[in-house]
Amino acid sequence: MSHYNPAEVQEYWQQVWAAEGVYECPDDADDPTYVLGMFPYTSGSLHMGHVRNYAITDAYARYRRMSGDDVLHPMGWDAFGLPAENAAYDRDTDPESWTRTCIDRMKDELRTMGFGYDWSREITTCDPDYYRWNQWLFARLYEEGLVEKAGATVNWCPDCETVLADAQVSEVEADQADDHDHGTTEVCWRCETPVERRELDQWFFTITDYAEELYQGLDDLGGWPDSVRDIQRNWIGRREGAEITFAVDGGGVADRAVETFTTRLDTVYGATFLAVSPGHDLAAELADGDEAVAAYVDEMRGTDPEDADASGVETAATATHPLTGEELPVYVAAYVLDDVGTGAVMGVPAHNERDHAFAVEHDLPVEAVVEPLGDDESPLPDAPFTGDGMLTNSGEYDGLASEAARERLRDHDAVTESVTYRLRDWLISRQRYWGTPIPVVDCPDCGHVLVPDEDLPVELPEYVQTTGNPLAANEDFVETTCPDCGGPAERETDTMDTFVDSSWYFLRYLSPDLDSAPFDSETADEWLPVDVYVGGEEHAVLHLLYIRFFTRALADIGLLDRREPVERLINQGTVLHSGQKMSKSKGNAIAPHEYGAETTRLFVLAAAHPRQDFEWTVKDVSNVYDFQQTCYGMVQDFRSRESVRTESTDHDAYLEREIDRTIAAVTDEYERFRFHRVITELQTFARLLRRYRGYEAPYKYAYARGLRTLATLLAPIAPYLAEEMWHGLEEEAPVAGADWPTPLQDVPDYRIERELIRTTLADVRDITDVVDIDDPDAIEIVVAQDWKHRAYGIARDANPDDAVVGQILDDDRVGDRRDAAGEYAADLAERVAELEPIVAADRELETLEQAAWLFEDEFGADVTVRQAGDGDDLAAKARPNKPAIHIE
Ligand code: ANZ
Ligand code: ZN
Repeated sequence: MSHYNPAEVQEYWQQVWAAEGVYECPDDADDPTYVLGMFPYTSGSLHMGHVRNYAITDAYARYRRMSGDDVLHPMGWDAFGLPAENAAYDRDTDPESWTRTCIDRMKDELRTMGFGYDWSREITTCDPDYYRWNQWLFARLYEEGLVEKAGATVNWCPDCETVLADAQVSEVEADQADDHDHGTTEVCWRCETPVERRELDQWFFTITDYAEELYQGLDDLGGWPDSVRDIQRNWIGRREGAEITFAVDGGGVADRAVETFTTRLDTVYGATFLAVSPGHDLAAELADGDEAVAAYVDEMRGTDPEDADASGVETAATATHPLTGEELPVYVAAYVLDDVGTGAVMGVPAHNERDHAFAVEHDLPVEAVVEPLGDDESPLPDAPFTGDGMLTNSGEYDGLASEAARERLRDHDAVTESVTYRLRDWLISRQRYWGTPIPVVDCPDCGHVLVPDEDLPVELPEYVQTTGNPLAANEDFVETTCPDCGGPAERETDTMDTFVDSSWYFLRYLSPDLDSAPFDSETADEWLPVDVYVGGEEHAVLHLLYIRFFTRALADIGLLDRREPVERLINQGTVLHSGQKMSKSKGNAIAPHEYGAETTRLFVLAAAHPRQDFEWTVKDVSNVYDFQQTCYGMVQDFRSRESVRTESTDHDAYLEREIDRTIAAVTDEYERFRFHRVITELQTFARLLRRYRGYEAPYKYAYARGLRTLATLLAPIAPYLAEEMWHGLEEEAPVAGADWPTPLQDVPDYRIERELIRTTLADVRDITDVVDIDDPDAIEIVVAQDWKHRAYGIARDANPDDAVVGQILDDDRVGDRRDAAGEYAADLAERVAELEPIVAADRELETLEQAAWLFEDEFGADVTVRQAGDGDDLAAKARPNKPAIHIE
């Protein structure tokens, strides 16, 4: 009966929790704490990564809840997405049924793990009640000017007749397809047809409108890991630089200004040509009267610029260098990207890799204008010198360092300061069935018209298996009337990227049943930001950038006050097995329930700091299991135990202090998310309780308090075990709703007492070792006389530059001790800088008296603790914080 088997009690406690509504969060919270884990994609089963992610949020949520906060810890389902269509195809079902089956299974698994969610707020993104608000928000963004339909170069599968996301294109060896000169070719993930690149009209959210703010806001996100902030900075790719205007003439254009973007203004004298992208307006203008240019522009349309190498075409136009007045040739070149900077560059072959490659290919001059400083050799002419250095061949700027030259050149008339970003607008349309229909009607007369709010949701029609986009193939869905003119019109058949669903789900949890808006703005202002958000680092840019964008957009629409959604972000590390990331595809996965749900969740917390990767080892799992058994066994024994004491003695005070210390230490570790240290502390504490109980009949009140403390401190990480213990102690269930324990007494400097006990125990061990006494009969621990503590205190306070010995001996009670005092004072003076804090002699004595049982228990000897007296043999040896020890 003293064996703990969580599988037998899980169900029972889940029911108790549900009946008591422990995890339900009130709408009107006084002390709101929002703890959130990234909701799972409905793949069908939980994996170890989920368990780890949610064990972290659950531990913290439970801890805060027991501490008195109103905690919101919700859960839901990221339920739309392509894999469901794929699964439906393979299993001859439909995406909806498949997804619902997955949700049922995963919800059951989450329950078994003992995670405490407010299920009354569960959300499922494929519910019309949810995606209706995706559509509503799309409409608000559209009205705000944050939605755009624009041409984009996309991956297209001619066989499936659909656009593919980059992630849906696979690389295969070239021999599987024919017409490609590279080693690999890109094919459709589903039918393996080589994909084409097509220019298609797609829907975008213009996230780039927020590029600057998203970039600057990262500086204030002190609660986010630096790594994530760096990844976002990089992704946004803010570049300070300058635009230089060139005048272009010839080939049908006259005195046309072309802006080029550069980060290397200092190299402007080295510009030997001008190049524009095939999509640049100038290219179109020049193509008009020039067949070669027209042919090149045509050829490059739909070519991946990565494949274009140094290709390009010379035009009939020339550009005037704004500083030298020189005439430069003008090229259309695919290495110049349309959507970077201004889509035009000054070519500086001497100092830029791509310009150099282009110049070599097209026989253009290479003019060095920056020389390396110091002993560095320039790699020119074989390769460009791309570093900063000193200017040469640059007119009045000669001799300046690069940075100084850039600063001076900024004042030139042809130059304006400019910032560009790498961030692109967010392409949200997908030619897929299992997603939110884009709520737009295309009318031959009115153009794009939003579906009116009162007609939302535009519901997904029933799924029919077809090739291509099932929505486009469904005439009943497509054919509609225009909301504006009432004439015949067609529905948009694209659905939204599922990242749209997850960009605001954390707001829906706040008012899950509201049917007048996606969320209640007032509630949202109370609850935001999310206090702690936990999830994998793989979402560093996409999801975590999108929620930052959405929050800002919603604020600008007037639905929110806050502009940042998340205060503190934790990216949990990876669970490894045999040195590799645990995953089904690698065949090294362990199912979350294989070793018992609670043991597993406890182990993933015990193994490492949440951020750290760790290796799954059966040995460590079984240690955790043993710990569960120990804790449970102690309570069972206590219940059936006859002999307890009702009078307290000295050593009970030691236990009381350790209980208080453990509460303080563990609370601090919970606060810092160091659950692995919580577990180490509790293991130490459990060992102490066991020893205490074994030493002699325990004092009933102190021991029961110890066990209660253990149960409450365990509750956030081992919820079933804690409930069983709490129940065994005849406390009112559930412990999940109990108060967090507080220390009875705050003993200042208890740390010093503990250290004193630890080092004294170590000293006794050393002595028994050295003098080889296996089985000592008696141990005498002798605390130094008061005057030494006094001298020690004076030395610690003394100014080390003054005569320390003199200061010590000046004290009457120390000075009285003559020779002994002189010797001791000299010794203290030598160590004055390294004297650790100590407690007074009487407290030292008391501490060791209360800990005497530990010595007795460990060494099986009689223990005496006393203070040295005059003429005492051991008086000379005893020092503050270092009692003399005598063993027989
Ligand atoms: C002249 C120059 C001289 C440049 C030099 C660099 C070095 P990074 O380097 O990543 O910060 N650039 C500008 N617009 C471009 C476009 N649309 N397509 C391709 N390249 C473009 O990027 C800034 C540099 O990228 C710019 O500075 C420009 O080349 C090039 F010694 O201008 B530079
Ligand atoms: Zn295909």
